[in-house]
Amino acid sequence: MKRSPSKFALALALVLAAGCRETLRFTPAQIAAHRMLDGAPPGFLLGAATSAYQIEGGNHNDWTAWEKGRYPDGRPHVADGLTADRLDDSWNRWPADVAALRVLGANVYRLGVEWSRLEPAEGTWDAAAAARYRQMFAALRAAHVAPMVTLYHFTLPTWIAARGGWDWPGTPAALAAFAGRAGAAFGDLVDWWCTINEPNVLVAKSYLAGQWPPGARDPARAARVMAALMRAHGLMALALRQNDRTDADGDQRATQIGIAQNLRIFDPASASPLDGLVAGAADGFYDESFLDAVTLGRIRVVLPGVADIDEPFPPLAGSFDYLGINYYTRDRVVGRLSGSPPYRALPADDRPHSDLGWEIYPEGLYRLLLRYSHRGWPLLVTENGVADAGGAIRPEFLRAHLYAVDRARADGVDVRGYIFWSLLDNFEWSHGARGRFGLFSVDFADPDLVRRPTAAVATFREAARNLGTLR
Ligand code: IFM
Repeated sequence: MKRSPSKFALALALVLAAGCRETLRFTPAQIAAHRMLDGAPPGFLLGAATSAYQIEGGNHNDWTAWEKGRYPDGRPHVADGLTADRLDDSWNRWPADVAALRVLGANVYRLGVEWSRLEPAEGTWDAAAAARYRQMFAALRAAHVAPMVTLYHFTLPTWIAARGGWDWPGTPAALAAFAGRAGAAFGDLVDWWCTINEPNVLVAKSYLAGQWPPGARDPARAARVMAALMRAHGLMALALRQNDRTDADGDQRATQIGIAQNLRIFDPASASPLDGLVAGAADGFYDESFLDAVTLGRIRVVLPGVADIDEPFPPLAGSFDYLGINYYTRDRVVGRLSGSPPYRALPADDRPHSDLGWEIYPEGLYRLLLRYSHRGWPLLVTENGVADAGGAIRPEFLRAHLYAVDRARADGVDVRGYIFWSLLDNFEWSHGARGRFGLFSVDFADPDLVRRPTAAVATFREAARNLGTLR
């Protein structure tokens, strides 16, 4: 595969990908003939991801009460009433997770640290918990797996929630103080930091759809929270750079900072102006607003008729060393004039869908990589995966999405890594155990919580072998 295509080739690919969204279709023959990660540059990151609350068990935060609650009509907040009390018990069984990463031939593991565990009360620091995280990071390094640490992944300590959570103006600074502390405590073992996971998903689920705590459906509040998350990221990046000055991996950089942004494709379902308008507005709020804020060093959140926030925030400028892309699916948008969300998604009949009903659309990853190639940040796929309890879809899903990554690289896009969601079956938020994303499946009722390889492990190992991280 060609390694250094010209700027002209990249520009051409961009124009073609933008112009042919309906016709761009990877064929099974192209995918089958492709050698995954062929020609990937040295240092390319290949691994898997989890988050602290979704696997550790034994945490106590704003989800703890929420996940045991019900809506006024009696439905549980979490499908089948699953709680996060034990799950994969990775807090105790983390060596089994490191072993699973070794089986994969991974050279990176994106994992979280749980804010409420490390700072259970304002200003306190749980030294024993920090020591355990240090043990994990050291074990990963010893296994030649770089830890990439997510600091905020949807859950708030109860002391923050009691003050109003993301509505409290002090939350961004409190999270930044936590980031600084984590930078100082773990910086000699960690270089890769992800400040915030999917700020746009948090806003959509917690403040628009009312499905996650605090269960709000309030667009004006959602816009204010989006702005607060932007402030938090800017301050966290500053705090990390101040407190983590140790280059853990010898590449002359003490920190590599970014967010993991959920990017979704919003395609109008028809040529109707309403579908086009609504798809554009959804894309602007969901995909673009956070990234624009970082580009401009300015918080700008617009929800037509609801909110228009516009304020300079210099810490955002230059706060990304990379853009993390979490990609899963696309919505084919049928716009409507009122309602939240202001559209319904039309299923694509001729494509497979995941157990959660998400269209499997690998071309979308290619389109996004091309689209974000010109923003000046190296790109990392920080999540990509499929809810597939039977495990039959995942191998081809992985192969097709790595094909998308390789094709974007061949077109000149600076993609530095690919991280699969998820290493293990875990707590899929309101879907509970119905969203099974693991490369390794785990039966939460199994007393031994054995990590069992799914069929996709062989596909992943094939990619790792091609990359040279598995011999
Ligand atoms: O499980 C989630 C994760 O917490 C964030 N990204 C999407 C995943 C699958 O829905």
